[in-house]
Amino acid sequence: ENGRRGQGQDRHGKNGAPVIVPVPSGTRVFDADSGRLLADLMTPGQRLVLAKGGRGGKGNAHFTSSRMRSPRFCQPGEPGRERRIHLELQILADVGLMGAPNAGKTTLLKALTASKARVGAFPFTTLTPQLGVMGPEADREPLILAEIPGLITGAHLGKGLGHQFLRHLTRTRLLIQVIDLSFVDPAAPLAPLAMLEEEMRNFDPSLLDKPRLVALNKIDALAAEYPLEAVVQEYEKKWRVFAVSAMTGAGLSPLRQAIWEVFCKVGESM
Ligand SMILES: Nc1nc2c(ncn2[C@@H]2O[C@H](COP(=O)(O)OP(=O)(O)OP(=O)(O)O)[C@@H](O)[C@H]2O)c(=O)[nH]1
Ligand SMILES: [Mg+2]
Repeated sequence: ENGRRGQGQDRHGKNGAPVIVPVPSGTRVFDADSGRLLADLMTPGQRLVLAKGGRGGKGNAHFTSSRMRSPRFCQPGEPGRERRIHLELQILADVGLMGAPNAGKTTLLKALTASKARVGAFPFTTLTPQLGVMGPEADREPLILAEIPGLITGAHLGKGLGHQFLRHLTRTRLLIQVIDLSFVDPAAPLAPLAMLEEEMRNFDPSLLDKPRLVALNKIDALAAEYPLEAVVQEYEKKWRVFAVSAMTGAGLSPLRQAIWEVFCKVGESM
């Protein structure tokens, strides 16, 4: 706000009132004109002054002297600074859950945490990132898990909903890739994972360097003749893989254990 001008009768002008904009932790503040990163607000309660309000003008009393007992002028208020800023939220979560639409990410999030997020029998039920907290357990600090909306081919170009949400994975320390086994063709078992990797590579290749776990989901829904063993073996060549049913809970405890282990290790190396 602009400062007000000084007043008569010994009164100073009012300073411009501050405009306080509350933002969630994880908000990055950019100067909209230069694109420069001004701050990364990571800590709750952190404050940043972006534009000072105008100082109020001095009142007539300030200008009195032996010659001028009652000056008829005062100082004008200063204008507040104007500035255009751009705010971007990058969620602060420990674990990112990613996968194609309808893969069962929300169901898994709810099975691992106390999240109340909505599950739907159709793609793109989740439209914004969903959070859940796992633990605390024994001497382990709780972990924050975040589901990002489903990714489809071209997500990095803005197809579907993926693009604007991939950035939320950048600050996670572990990725869980959720894959719906009913879309895994045993003849080309790694194809769904390759799609996710392609989107990660195109968005930010450093995402590929993060530790990750693969959850092959919906084992409860497989036909009796489905070659689950063979599919799991293909994944195991490169990844730590868990065949699970987010719905029935089958296979979830080894996955949960593996998540904790990753954080013990990450913690030690820091
Ligand atoms: N049979 C079976 N169905 C599952 C399992 N996990 C999830 N589903 C079903 O799959 C559908 C999609 O589940 P969600 O958890 O909403 O999937 P999502 O990946 O979060 O989907 P979007 O948010 O839309 O991308 C729902 O009908 C779930 O009930 C599972 O382990 N077994
Ligand atoms: Mg979902």
